[in-house]
Amino acid sequence: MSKRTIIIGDVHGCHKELSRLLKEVQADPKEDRILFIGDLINKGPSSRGVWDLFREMHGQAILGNHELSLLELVQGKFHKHGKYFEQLQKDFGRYFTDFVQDVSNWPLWFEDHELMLVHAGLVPGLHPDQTDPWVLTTIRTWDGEGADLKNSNNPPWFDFYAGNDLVVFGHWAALGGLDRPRLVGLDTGCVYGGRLSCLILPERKLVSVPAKKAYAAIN
Ligand SMILES: [Mn+2]
Repeated sequence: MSKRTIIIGDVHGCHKELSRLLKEVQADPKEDRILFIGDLINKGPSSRGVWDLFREMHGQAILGNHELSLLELVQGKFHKHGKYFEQLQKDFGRYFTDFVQDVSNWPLWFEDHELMLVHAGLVPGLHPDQTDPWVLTTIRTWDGEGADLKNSNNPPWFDFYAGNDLVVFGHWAALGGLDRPRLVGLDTGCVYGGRLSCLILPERKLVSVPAKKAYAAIN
């Protein structure tokens, strides 16, 4: 049997649901490659609990907008996600520096053969290395120039995707996931009371578990 790749959607501190999902798919760090799509932290009950499971699974992650803002906050830059900063410090306690050190090594995207992982999405026609980190981690819609990445009157970025790689992304909980031949959206809003989803390759199977409750309001 070929080695499995398990890609996990936006966890946002939902450690119990992550634990349940890992059990459900019988994730085994010795047998499986376990990848996270970013936004492992904030909003939910235990970012620390998620990081513990992440390390137990020898996981690899790309940066979400929440990890990117954490790295900027640590450098003393202002960011609207500052409201989560104190809670994160409390949650991680004396392991906070270790956690930040770990996150600072996470890449903005992940490419392997015909697989591409990015937290939010791709600018039409551009490779991630040609794209601003904040665009990669926050884009939802495309207006033709990138001035407004969230306006729901514009088409979603993935409607323009014409590449051959399978692109797996998260970040857009209200979308409720996406399953197209070359595009899989994995954010099914666990922290908002939805589900935590993963994609298993090469069988291309989607598995999800329900949230125990809504921990935050969707915005
Ligand atoms: Mn996000």
